[in-house]
Amino acid sequence: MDYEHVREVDPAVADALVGEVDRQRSSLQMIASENHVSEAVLEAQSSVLTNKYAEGYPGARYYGGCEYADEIENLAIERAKELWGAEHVNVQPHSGTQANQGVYYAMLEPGDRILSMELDHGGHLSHGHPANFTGQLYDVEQYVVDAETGRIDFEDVKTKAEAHDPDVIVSGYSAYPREVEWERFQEIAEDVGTYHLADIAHITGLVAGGVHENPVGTADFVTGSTHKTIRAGRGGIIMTSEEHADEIDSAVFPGGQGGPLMHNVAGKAVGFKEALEPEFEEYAQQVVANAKALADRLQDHGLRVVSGGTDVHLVLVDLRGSHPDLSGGTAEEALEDAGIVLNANTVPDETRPPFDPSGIRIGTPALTSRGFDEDDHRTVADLIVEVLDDPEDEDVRAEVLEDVAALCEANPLYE
Ligand code: DSN
Repeated sequence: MDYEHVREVDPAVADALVGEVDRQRSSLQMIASENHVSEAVLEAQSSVLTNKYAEGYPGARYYGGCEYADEIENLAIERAKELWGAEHVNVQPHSGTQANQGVYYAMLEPGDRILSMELDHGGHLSHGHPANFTGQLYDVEQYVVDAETGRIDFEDVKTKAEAHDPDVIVSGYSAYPREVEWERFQEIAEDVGTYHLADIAHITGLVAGGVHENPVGTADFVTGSTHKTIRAGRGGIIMTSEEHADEIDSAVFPGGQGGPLMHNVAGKAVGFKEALEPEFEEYAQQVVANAKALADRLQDHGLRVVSGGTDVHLVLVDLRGSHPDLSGGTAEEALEDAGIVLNANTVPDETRPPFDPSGIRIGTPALTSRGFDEDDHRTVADLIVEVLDDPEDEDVRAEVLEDVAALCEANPLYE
């Protein structure tokens, strides 16, 4: 990965690309929404399909020369159907947010009402945050997690669904460490006569790998990202029944997007093929086993882990319990200096500003792709705590950086 063609044209960008390869190789990527895709996915994503316009859908394009684009998009669709058991799949959304936009645009009118989880409690910007188009175009009501248990407060969901008559209820989250009970949401949605959108952006791979219950076939619409736990090309996906197929397809193109990013669709097809292999189930199991090992060890060190553990690929730490004077932002910076890359995150009942909240979110998908196991994650937990206990101490950070280097060397990336 020396980017020699880029270097001939643009040494500054080549240097930055080589720097990024080195950064990913030599530090621990623990941002829960990130992963390391295979070289096959990288190759497909950087293919000549970046040159191709293919507005429309396979067999019905607005441009000529789409025979290979059709073949690839059909492969992505068929593989997605097999992975998640969906009747209808649209693989063109440019991202998870664009996938959600496709569903809202298909099913809602401006001013309609979304019922979703608060961002501080684990929700996502595209579920109705005031700074996002969803908060500006739609009326938004929000539910929360139970303050004691850190788990979805279904009484709150039900009460708000009955009181506010939403046009869609959104489940699925960015920072929720527990299994989501899709059927309970579906029951509430059916009781109040509304749609249910399950956003599985973070957990597409866990669902495909059989370690999280699948909402496809239960929820009316399921959206996802394709580059997170599923480890395919970058972008989004929408899954639904035949009943809503045309509305969804028209909402994505021409409703909300122009030409599909066919190089990304190729990356999706290749990643989905990899995820159909039996090894992917082992990967998904290991992602969760690693997160559990990490959560347990952090708790052994006295850290407050939201909900007391995890069922998924991430651990949410509320620093107010063990490190009341340490903000998430300061923790994030100190850890990055020590070679551990994660993000500051809001926690339920947040008391600090969103740019410098009280928590950190720690994910295991990328390290698991590198081959890290539970023992490695216990070691990583120890290193995280060393830094959190002394965030100002440069010597501690330098020592941790050396341990990180050894872990990276033992689990090489993109050799
Ligand atoms: N940026 C993603 C995350 O980190 O959760 C969501 O879009």
